[in-house]
This record gives sequence, structure tokens and C-alpha cells, in this order.
Amino acid sequence: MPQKRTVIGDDLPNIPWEDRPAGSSDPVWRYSRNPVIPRDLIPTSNSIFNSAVIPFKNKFAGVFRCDDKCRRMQLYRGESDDGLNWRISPDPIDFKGADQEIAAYNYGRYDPRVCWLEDRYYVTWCNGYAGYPTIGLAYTYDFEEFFQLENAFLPFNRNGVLFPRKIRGKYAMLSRPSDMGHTPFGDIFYSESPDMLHWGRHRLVMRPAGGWQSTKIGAGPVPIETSEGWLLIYHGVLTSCNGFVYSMGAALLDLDEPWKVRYRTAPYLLSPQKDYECVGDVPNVVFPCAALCDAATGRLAIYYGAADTVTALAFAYVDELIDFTKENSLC
Ligand code: BMA
Repeated sequence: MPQKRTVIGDDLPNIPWEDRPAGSSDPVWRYSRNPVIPRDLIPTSNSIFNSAVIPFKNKFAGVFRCDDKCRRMQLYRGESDDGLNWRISPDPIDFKGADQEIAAYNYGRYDPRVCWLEDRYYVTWCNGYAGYPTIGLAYTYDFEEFFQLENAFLPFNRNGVLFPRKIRGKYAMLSRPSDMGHTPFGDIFYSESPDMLHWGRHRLVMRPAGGWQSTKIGAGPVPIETSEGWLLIYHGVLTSCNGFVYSMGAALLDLDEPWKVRYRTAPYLLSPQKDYECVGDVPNVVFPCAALCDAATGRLAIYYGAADTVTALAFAYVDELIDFTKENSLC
């Protein structure tokens, strides 16, 4: 087990964990009891996937994408003692304080990320506005009340992911400009803000590359600060004869100038291969949205949506992931 302290962050001794299966040398391995959240955990849900979890009061809290049986996409709050068994509220989050112009045009919320930043938990998600997708932003102190801010960007945009601290004195966010449909392109960009309201100084971070990440890419969980750079887990998409295939990879971004990519995995870390990743409402999707990390041991628990239907869990060691990313890098 790695003992050096690479992660710049808090210890999380109660992180959900399962050792790598005997005989495997993969840098990322699946939880043997996946999916961790079934599609019908609440009676009204069609599917629960692409969801975000975070440590909260020595336990865990989260914001979940539940598509209901009318196939409305909304965000629900949830809590867990162990990160494995979740209680999800029966009703969607009622976001307070949104400007009427923003609220009136809402047609759905999906793919949340949750980020602890300074004194509160921020939620970013893909937010419908004027019939188009863009990045919604809100905060909560307690996972009871949520206060919505302005959308971060103009449409069309998806996969907005905050950094967990200011960089060069500014709030920082990754995003993926898109179109309004099943976007056949997509690069990751970096933007900064003095106040969480005005976003600018946009910089290109990464473009699609070969193979599993050849069509489009998008940031996944909130980046993890390490002595080797920001560890970014992301999704990459390949267009096959049978449609899109979503896999998971990793990159190391420069700590002070995160739009500079230092290393990036040529092979995927996880691709849809298990039944629950290959069969569902949208087949062949592995879509990471959250990661828990224990700085003391470097243990990582990655939550990902599987086949747009259920939520699954995978594990890794940060040090091994960094070594793998460096040794198998595109750049
Ligand atoms: C993307 C998003 C995700 C989804 C993925 C695969 O465009 O809509 O929510 O998981 O497609 O369908």
C-alpha cells in the first residue's frame, strides 16, 4: 500500500473501499457489488446515475440525477452513513433564489458535481435554459436548502466542474462547450471568475485524441490536488457503428496553470464491459461524476453512471493512477 502523502487534502478514514481483486493489475477496479445505487431506489425513478457524492459531517451526502417515470431529469439530495447504502429524498431539490428568467426556462437538470469550496458546497450541473443546455450553479451549507446562482455560461455547455480552491486568486471551472443535441464534438476549457458570477479568461485545456477519446471529452469529478498536479478524471467518447461509447481516463494538469496538461492517459482506465455498463437506457456508458479520496492512504473511490441507468463504484490508489498516467501518457 502506498505510504507517501501525494494528495493535498483531508484524510477520509471511512472511505468506501474494496481491495483490488486477486490477479488484477488494473489501475482502476470495480466494486464487486455494483451497481451501488439501483435504478429504482426511490419509487418514482426510472434511473439514478451520473451523480455526485461528498464527505459530510463524518458521513456522506450527495446530489443525484434521477430521471423520473415521466422522464423528467431532476436533481435529488441524498445521504449515506457508509457511501454505499444511500437514502435519496423522494422529491427533487427545490432550488431557491434563482432569477425568474433562469427558473422560468428550466426544462431539466442533470449530471451534477459537488465541490467543497471555502465555506460551502457548490453544485454544478447541466441546466436547461431557453431550451438549451448550459452550466447551472448553486450552493448549500447543509444539503437541506440549496440556493441557485446565475448560470455560469451562455448555452451551449455541459460538464461544468469547479476546482476546490481559488487558483491565481480566482474561482476556476472546467467546462465543455457543446451543442443542443447529442454533441458530436467537445473540448475541455478552463474559465476563471472573481465572484462566481462573471466567468472569463477562457483557455483550452484538452481536445479529443485517438481511440476511446476521439469524438469528445468532458471533465468528470472535481479535480484532486496532488504534489504532481491536479488529477483530473474525465470521460472520453468514441463513435462506433453502434453509437457513442463513453469511457474513463485521467490527466495531470499543472497546479498553477491548470489549462496546461502535463500527462494524459492514452489507454482508458475503465470502459463499458460489465452488463450494467453495456445494457440500460443508453448502452455502453461509463460516466464519472464524483470521487472520494483519503489523503492518508491515497485511496480513491470513483462514482460513475453506468448505461444512463444506475450508479456504480470503482477504486484506485492515487499514486498508482499518477504513475500509470505518466507511464502511459499521450503527451
Ligand atoms: C451525455 C449526457 C450524459 C449521458 C451521456 C450518454 O450527452 O447527456 O448525461 O450520460 O450523454 O448518454
